Amino acid sequence: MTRARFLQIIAGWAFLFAALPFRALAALKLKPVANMAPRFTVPTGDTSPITPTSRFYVEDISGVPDYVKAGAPDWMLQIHGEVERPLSLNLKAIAAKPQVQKIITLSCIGNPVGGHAIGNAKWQGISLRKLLEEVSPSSDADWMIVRGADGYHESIPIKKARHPAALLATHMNGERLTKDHGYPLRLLIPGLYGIKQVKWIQELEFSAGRQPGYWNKKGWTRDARVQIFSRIDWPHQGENLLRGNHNIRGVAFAGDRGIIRVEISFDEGKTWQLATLGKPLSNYSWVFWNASVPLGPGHYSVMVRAADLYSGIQSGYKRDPFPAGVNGFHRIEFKVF
Ligand SMILES: Nc1nc2c(c(=O)[nH]1)N[C@H]1C(S)=C(S)[C@@H](COP(=O)(O)O)O[C@H]1N2
Ligand SMILES: [Mo]
Repeated sequence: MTRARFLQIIAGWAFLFAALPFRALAALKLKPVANMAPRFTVPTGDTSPITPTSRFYVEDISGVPDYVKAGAPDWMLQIHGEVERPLSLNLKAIAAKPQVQKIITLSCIGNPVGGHAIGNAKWQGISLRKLLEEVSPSSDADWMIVRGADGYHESIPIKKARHPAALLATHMNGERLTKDHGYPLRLLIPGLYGIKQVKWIQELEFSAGRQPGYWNKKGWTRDARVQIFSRIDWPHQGENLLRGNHNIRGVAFAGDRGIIRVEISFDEGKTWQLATLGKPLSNYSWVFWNASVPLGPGHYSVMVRAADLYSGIQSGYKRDPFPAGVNGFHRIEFKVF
């Protein structure tokens, strides 16, 4: 063996040993949610019914595309494929169409139990249903494929695209969409997780077949129907309270299915008590709940569950966000003195 060959082999082994722990770590980190990592902050004060845009979670596969950073010059929405009347629209043409405003809660499918990768906003834009009437997809076009400027795409069943409240939005909370949230155009279809709500849209293609999206190819759900979610926002974990009446509160959400009941339990789910529901800002918005309870000194553990119009009450079954959205009771522990 030559000296050079010997060194080469040593270097090879050294590399392998150095690389191994990192690879093992990376695999561990990737496993739980197959790499979906929404960016969010936990608010310190009360949750507001409409989430300020600056505090709205952000999630995307590779950040704002350079083209959008540059202001999306000469941007056009191309509508093509199996349609009778293909169409290109610039922002001016979109602004000239009748504008609709919808309050829709958006949740990342990677949002953990009790997580804040969920927000509520007022979106403004054009009705997707109306646009479909205008371009008239052919009778065998079953799918709408939506493509964004970062190469991300998703397939939406035409039936879902015809949701009466679905919109292509140019504005969020009264301002032009920020680059983070999809400028110049993004999709919002009530009832579906964020995975389907494509940002920086450039293309709608109508097709007889679907094209599995980025996350679907990694094993995530193809339907992305929102699961029931309920969260305790107050008290905070580990809080110390004084004895007396306390107003336990939080939010619940079930896409477009409407929350009909929220319950809390102080005894690990043996008994449940009904919370009071606030009036949601729309049929597609989260609801606020609260329960006023007298509390004496002690250690407490409180859990929450919710029911929607069609699915019955949330089960305690713990399910990871991967592959179809999280389930499990959110729990908060606190002390009363
Ligand atoms: N073009 C594009 N659109 C996208 C994504 C993406 O990576 N690229 N991520 C989706 C996911 S997983 C989520 S949860 C929402 C998040 O929207 P937000 O960042 O405005 O909160 O955008 C969706 N739309
Ligand atoms: Mo997401």
